[in-house]
Order: sequence, then structure tokens, then C-alpha cells
Amino acid sequence: MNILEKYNKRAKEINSLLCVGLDADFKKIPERFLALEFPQFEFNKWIIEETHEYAAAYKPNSAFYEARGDKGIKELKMTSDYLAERYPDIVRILDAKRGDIGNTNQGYVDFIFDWLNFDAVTIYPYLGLEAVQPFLDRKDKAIIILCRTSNSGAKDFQDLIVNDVPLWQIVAEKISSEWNKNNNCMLVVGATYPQELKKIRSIAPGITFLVPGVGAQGGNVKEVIDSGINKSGLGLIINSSRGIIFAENPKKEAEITRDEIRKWQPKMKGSS
Ligand code: NUP
Repeated sequence: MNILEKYNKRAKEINSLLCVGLDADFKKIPERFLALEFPQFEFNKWIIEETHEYAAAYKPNSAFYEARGDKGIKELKMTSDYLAERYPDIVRILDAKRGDIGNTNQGYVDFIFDWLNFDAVTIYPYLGLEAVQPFLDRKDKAIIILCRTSNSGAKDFQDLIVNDVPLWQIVAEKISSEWNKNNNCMLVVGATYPQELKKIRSIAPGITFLVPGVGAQGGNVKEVIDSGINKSGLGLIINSSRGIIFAENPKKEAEITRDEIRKWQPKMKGSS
């Protein structure tokens, strides 16, 4: 089973397209965790135990762990290993936004997939196909490529017109037609730009999108579903990080977000 199949299976089983973002910002995690030996890990463990029944995926952002040096990296690995052991059906995405020349990318591949034990990683496409080949060669993993991001500065480069179309459109076309030979590519498309999301769905009907930007960034779940869902009622991994993990009641918030997704989502093919 590849990671796309793993995701679809989990999403159907629990009828949820929700990804909980484990962005365990050390400055924001509740005080009771700070005195513990592994504060970020213990916080994540608590969040996972509170939210796993609603989560088809978890997505830590590497930045919040790198910020603590070797301690943070250790706790990131502990988090991934904990998920792999306790909840192996849930997809583990590392939001690391990597991308370099080929032999350097091989280092990221070894670290993220084989040492940290993640199922999927986010990467930049801008060094080209030959450079990202070490990621794409991993048929057993998912490679999630930045296409149109959720932030306001996304327009600076991603919206530039190249050959009469915005650059993000070329990224979507190339990835769906040329990069996805191993059926292991996904795209990052921000929830805050539903028009772009709709266009990218029409360009890449068979690709699954990681969609950050609901919750704290204000993306609208109904618009995301209307613009991005595929013919099977799947094709979206809808992430919320701060909106869930730093809510007063993360469990309740995860349930509310899952229910909001369910409300607008057509029935998934193959789900009971
Ligand atoms: O376009 C993107 N927007 C975005 O917010 C691509 C991303 N990878 N992200 C990440 O998703 C961001 O770095 C953070 O880890 C998460 C969104 O968090 P929140 O706004 O739900 O707290």
C-alpha cells in the first residue's frame, strides 16, 4: 500500500479529511508540559491522544523542533515513532519544505524518511525534476510539492505570468503530467485561495492536495471542499494546526473541524 492508499483508507475508515498540525511552538505549549523531560513530545502525545479519532493525518512543522536544536529533533522523532507504533494507520507528514540539488536531497530523504520515520514530506519544486528525483524515487513515501501557498506573499513569485499562465499553474501541470510517475506526488494548495484551488483541481484531477490555512489563517472549509474535492469525495488533506492544538479544548476543536468538513463533503466512494 503506498501512502496515498494509506491516506484514502484512513480517511474512509473514520470519514474524515482532517490533518492535525503538530506545530508544538515551545513558547505556546501549556506550562504543565514545560517541567517534563520531553515537553514537545509530551504535548504532542497529549494532542494525539485527544484527537486521533478525528485525524486522517498529523503534520508537525519541522521549524518548531529545529528551533530547539538536538532536543527538538529528538522529540520530533519520538513523536513520529509514537504515531507509527500506536496509530500506524494515520499518515505522518513532515512539513519541512526541503529542496536542493540531487545529492543533497538524498541527505534529506535519508533523514526524514529513514531516520525520522515520516510517510511524507513537503518540498519546493524550483530546482527542477532532476534535483528532486531522490524524493520522487521513494515509491513507498509521499512527496508533497508546494504549488500555491496560503500566505499573502504567495503572489510575489507564484502568481508571476509565465507563458501566459501563473507559475503555480505550470507547477501543477508539470507535477501531474511528468513528476507523478510513481503515483507518489501531492500538491500544497492554500485554503485561503479557493479560486486557485479550483483551477488546480481542474488541472490535476488525480492529485491529492495538502490544504493548510483553515482555522488560524481563516480559510473557509466549505469553499475548500467545493473547490478541491475530487470525484471520489477525496483528494484533500485539510490541515489545521494552531486552531486545534492551542484551543482551550483540542479534542472538541478537532471534532468541530472534522464535522465542518463532513458537513460539506460529498460521500466518499467506498466508505460505509
Ligand atoms: O501554504 C502553506 N501554508 C501553511 O500555512 C503551506 C504550509 N506548509 N503551511 C503550513 O501549515 C505552516 O507552515 C504551518 O505549519 C501550517 C498551518 O498552521 P496554522 O495556520 O493552521 O496554525
